[in-house]
Formats: sequence, structure tokens, C-alpha cells
Amino acid sequence: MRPAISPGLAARLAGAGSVVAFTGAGVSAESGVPTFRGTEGIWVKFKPEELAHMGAFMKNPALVWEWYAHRKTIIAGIRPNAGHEALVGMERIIPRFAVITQNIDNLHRRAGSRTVYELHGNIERNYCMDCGKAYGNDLVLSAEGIPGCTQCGGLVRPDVVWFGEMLPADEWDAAVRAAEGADLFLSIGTSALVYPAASLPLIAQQAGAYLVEINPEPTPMTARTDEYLKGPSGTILPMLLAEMERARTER
Ligand code: BJW
Ligand code: ZN
Repeated sequence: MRPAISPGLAARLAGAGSVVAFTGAGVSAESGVPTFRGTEGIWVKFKPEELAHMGAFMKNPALVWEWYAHRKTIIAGIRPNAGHEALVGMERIIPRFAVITQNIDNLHRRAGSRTVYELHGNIERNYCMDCGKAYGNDLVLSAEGIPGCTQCGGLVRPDVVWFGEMLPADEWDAAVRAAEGADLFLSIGTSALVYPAASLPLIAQQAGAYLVEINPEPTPMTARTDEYLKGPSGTILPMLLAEMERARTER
């Protein structure tokens, strides 16, 4: 059953000067991108902890590339969903609005979100591990087997953040600043298991933000939230936007 949006939450959102939407794989699930850890995820066989790290890539680059080529193809063929679009609608209304995403699928930007901090990189970019030359997806998807650098012959890898790697410092710093300045922080479609990203909701709450979680399943963070809206983001976010717009007209 869908939770109703309380008038109190709608009013908070309508009156907020600064809102952060922190998103994970669940936001893209309704577009057709499998989540990492869900029971229905197609990565039940390949866990991200086993493939998304440098050790796995150096040991078996063909296998890791097979995983990424498959995901690049899925992502190129899908579209943002009603959840992504509702966040674009919120950004048009709220004075300061930022999306902080752990997703690499570029769907927030494709939907039209303008302030987007990508903590774990972007699957549309790739680079040579030796000389740093940047590549789009054309070369890597047309390559037979493991893509090699046309400039130096080095190994090309996806421009994403693997376990044990630092997050991009500028994106992380901007995300922390946005979290610390938020009146309201929405944590949407993330299992809240992967750090340091998972610390952002609590950083925001400790700095005074009202913390709301949207997820069909509870997470380790649920007990700490101020409100938990149980359900899919593609349904709940449009409801939230509609109730916020209603509250604004009543002010
Ligand atoms: C829906 C829905 C619908 C479904 N609507 N919702 C011990 C303790 C603490 C930390 C560590 C530790 N040991 C190691 C660490 C550090 C490690 C870490 O956090 N590990 C944990 C697993 C324990 N972190 C790192 O290594 C990070 N770097 C770092 O710490 O640097 C410092 C350092 C440097 C050097 C040495 C040591 C430290 C880097 C983390 C990089 C994560 N990378 C990945 C892969 C990216 C590339 C790729 O995609 O291939 O990022 S892993 C993967 O997990 C991906 C995701 O962004 C990330 C988070 O997953 P997310 O988005 O939460 O997805 P799911 O599937 O887990 O959850 C989906 C949710 O959606 C579920 O809750 C569903 O219910 C819900 N849902 N349908 C709404 N319709
Ligand atoms: Zn190179």
C-alpha cells in the first residue's frame, strides 16, 4: 500500500530553502536498471564486491569488461522514469536543490536535473589507465574483447569508483556542503550500505536537516530517519511533488 504524504511533510518541502535528493540504484530500477543487492537484481551471480574493484579488473579484465559492456548497453537503451522527472520538477521550484547520486547511469542529467553530484562516476566515460586519455562508449563497445588505448596501448577502464578507491574529491566536497546546508534531505532507493556515501544522510541530519527515506524495503538507516515512505520512488516522488505544489498554492 502506498503511504499518504502527510500535510506536514508537504508543507516542510514547500517551505524549504535547500533540499538534497540522495539517490541510489533503486531510483533507476523502474527504468530497467537492475539494483546491486536486491533479491531480484540480476547481479545475484556477480556481486559488486567481487567485480567492482581493481584486483578483479587486473585479474580478469575480460570478465569485468563483459559486465560493464552489458550494463552500458542496458543503460543506453532505457529512459529516465517518473521518479527522476519528479526530482527535476522539485529543482524548478525549490531555491537550492541538489541531486547527490551514487548512480553511474547518467539518468538524472538525461531527465533534466541540473545540479547533480556523481559520487561513483559515470558509465558514459572511460579512460586509459596509463596515459589518462578519455574515451566515450563508442570505442569500448566496438572493441573486440578488452579495449586498448589508441594512443599508448594501455588498458582502458570505465570512469567509475571501485571499492578501495577514493571518491572524486570535488564531487564529494560539494556533496558534503550540500548535505550540511540542507533543510530537508531525501534518501531515495539506496541500501545505505556503501561508505562514505552512506554517511551523507546522517551528516545532513546532524547539521539540522529533516531526514526522509523513500524505499520499498527498510535499510540500516530507516530507524534513524524522521520519516520513512515505504514504496517505489517512481510512485512516491511524483506524489510528493504534487503535494508540495498543492501546499505552495495554499500558503
Ligand atoms: C528501490 C526500488 C524502487 C529497489 N524505488 N527504491 C567496512 C565498513 C565501512 C566501510 C568499509 C568497510 N570495508 C570497506 C569499506 C569501504 C567501502 C564500503 O563501503 N564497503 C561496504 C560494502 C562495507 N567503500 C569504498 O571502498 C569506497 N571508497 C572508500 O571508502 O575510499 C576510501 C578508501 C581508499 C582506499 C582504501 C580504503 C578506503 C568506494 C565505494 C565505491 C562503490 N562502487 C560501486 C560500484 C560503482 C561502479 C559500478 O556501478 O559498477 O557503487 S558498488 C555499488 O554500491 C555502486 C553503488 O553506487 C553502491 C551503492 O549501492 P546502492 O545504490 O545503495 O544500491 P543497492 O542495490 O545496494 O540498493 C538498492 C536499493 O533500492 C535497495 O534498498 C532496494 O530496496 C531499493 N529499491 N527498487 C526505490 N522502485
Ligand atoms: Zn593510453
